[in-house]
Amino acid sequence: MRTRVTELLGIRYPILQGGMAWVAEHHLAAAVSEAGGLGILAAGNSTGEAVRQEIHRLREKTDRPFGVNIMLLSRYAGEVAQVAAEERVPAVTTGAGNPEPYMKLWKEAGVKVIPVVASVALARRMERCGADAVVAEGCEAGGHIGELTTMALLPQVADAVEIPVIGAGGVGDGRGMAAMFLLGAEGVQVGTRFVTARESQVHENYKNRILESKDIDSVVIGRSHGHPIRMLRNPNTREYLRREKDGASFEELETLTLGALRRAVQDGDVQTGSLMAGQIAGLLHKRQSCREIVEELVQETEALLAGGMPWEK
Ligand code: TUI
Repeated sequence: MRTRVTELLGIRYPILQGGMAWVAEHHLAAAVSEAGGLGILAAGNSTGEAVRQEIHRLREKTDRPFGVNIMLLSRYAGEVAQVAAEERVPAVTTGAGNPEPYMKLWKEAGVKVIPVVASVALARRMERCGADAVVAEGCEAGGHIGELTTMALLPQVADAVEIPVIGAGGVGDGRGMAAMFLLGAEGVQVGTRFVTARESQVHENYKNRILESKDIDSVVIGRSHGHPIRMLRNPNTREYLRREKDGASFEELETLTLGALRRAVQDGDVQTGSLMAGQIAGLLHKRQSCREIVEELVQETEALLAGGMPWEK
């Protein structure tokens, strides 16, 4: 399963782990990298020095390539960008914004840059300013999302740029991964399935909510103020959506989400926490290690792509 993405990153399989704030810490990222994918540390809202420590902890657990995800809405994005360059991390992915101001810094430090994009326009712009690849993430993904579905976004981005494209949003098994390749991707980014991995430090309550969820348990909050976030339905999202429908201000709505992702991940508060997860959560029912997840994805994908159409078997 060699593609330009495995070559670019020096990894065995073209599978990137999503850069999920609070979730993607060094245990999870090291396990994904050890399994042959690209483990990614999520900076989220952490300071530069906190991220530096996580990089050091990760490097104690693996000598395989890894990445750091920089959430560009964070007030610490600039210092984290600097730390990524100083630490000469193998790769950076970015989310929720345009990373152009940091591109030169990273390129000069030899860091491979892979922005996450939700539109063709940003993909083109990233290619022009030197990105090595892009992740095209559709709105099936969990967390902060754009407008387009993966099915519509990915082939349009693949046609618009020459650099390799990684598909994200809705990849839960080998069928999803094979579909990404058919739509023009040379790699996939998987988030929600890795939240449930054994090595993931996320509270069991959160993992159980994902493993027990059904197709229609996924909702999007925050559309009214331009920062839509996908998560699993719970009393907090019901209250948020009710107030949003009634025209509540951003400041009022924010009182419901401040600290809510940390509460879900660390305290296992599934009532008032933000259970960020993609729409594919309903497909997931098994507890597996990162190695089992990566190997199963690869084996299913290879079987599907080698063996003709699924209905011919
Ligand atoms: O970034 C994500 N997913 C995230 S970030 C996050 S943390 C957060 N917490 C509270 C509020 C907001 C965020 C949780 N999940 N995915 C990558 C992604 N990037 N999806 C969509 C985008 C995106 C959207 C608009 C990227 C760029 C963009 O426009 C940039 C521009 O300036 O044109």
